[in-house]
Amino acid sequence: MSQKKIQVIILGDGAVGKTSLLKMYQDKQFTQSHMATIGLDYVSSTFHSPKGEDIAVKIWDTAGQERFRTITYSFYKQANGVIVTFDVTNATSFNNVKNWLESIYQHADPNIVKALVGNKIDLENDRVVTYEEAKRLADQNKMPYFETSAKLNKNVDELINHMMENVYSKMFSSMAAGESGRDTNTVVIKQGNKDNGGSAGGPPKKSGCCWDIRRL
Ligand code: G3D
Ligand code: MG
Repeated sequence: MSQKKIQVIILGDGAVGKTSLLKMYQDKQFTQSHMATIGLDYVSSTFHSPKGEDIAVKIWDTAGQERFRTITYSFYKQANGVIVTFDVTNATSFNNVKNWLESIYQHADPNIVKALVGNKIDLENDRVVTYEEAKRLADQNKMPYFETSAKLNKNVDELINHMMENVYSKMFSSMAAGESGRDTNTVVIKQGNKDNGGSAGGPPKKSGCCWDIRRL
């Protein structure tokens, strides 16, 4: 029996706080300054399902490629969930949300679980994107809207937990409904092929602990 896995990706313009959100989730630490290109490849977590199972979760960071718009399609294809992030103090990052959504509609699984995130709400005096306009965009795209501060650890756990719960219930219920006769406890992650190293559920492995999404 293959093991259940949940894979989530985080997207959005450079410098909106994607890496900071994941670092806060994983380490409960906010690092004021880190180089854009030295992002995390992924953070790992475990989701304790309502049925008492422990499910491995990986949340993939873009490690800087978003600045050059060179994110490969494989990055989208592997994902069961996507977090689209903007900075509430940066109107351009909000305007670009529609481009990120478009790329998801083009390249990701149509059933992908989505969430919209407005980060840096600790900078309230510099805010240029209102809650209402962001919520409207989220509603139009049938996704929940979260306002976060990676700096103050505000709503970070709530966001990630929401993603895990929703990915789990969507995957589990669709498999249970559509694939009777097969192992409905197993989440099937897209298989790799010879072009991406032949690994199931992820891009090619680099030395050490992590995957290198830049080599896809
Ligand atoms: P990215 O991964 O989307 O490119 P980063 O973004 O996580 O690298 O963050 C970009 C900058 O925004 C970093 O500052 C980081 O400290 C800051 N930042 C991230 N989240 C927050 C937040 O919630 N509030 C505030 N005030 N700042 C945040 P530097 O100084 O390294 O450029
Ligand atoms: Mg980053």
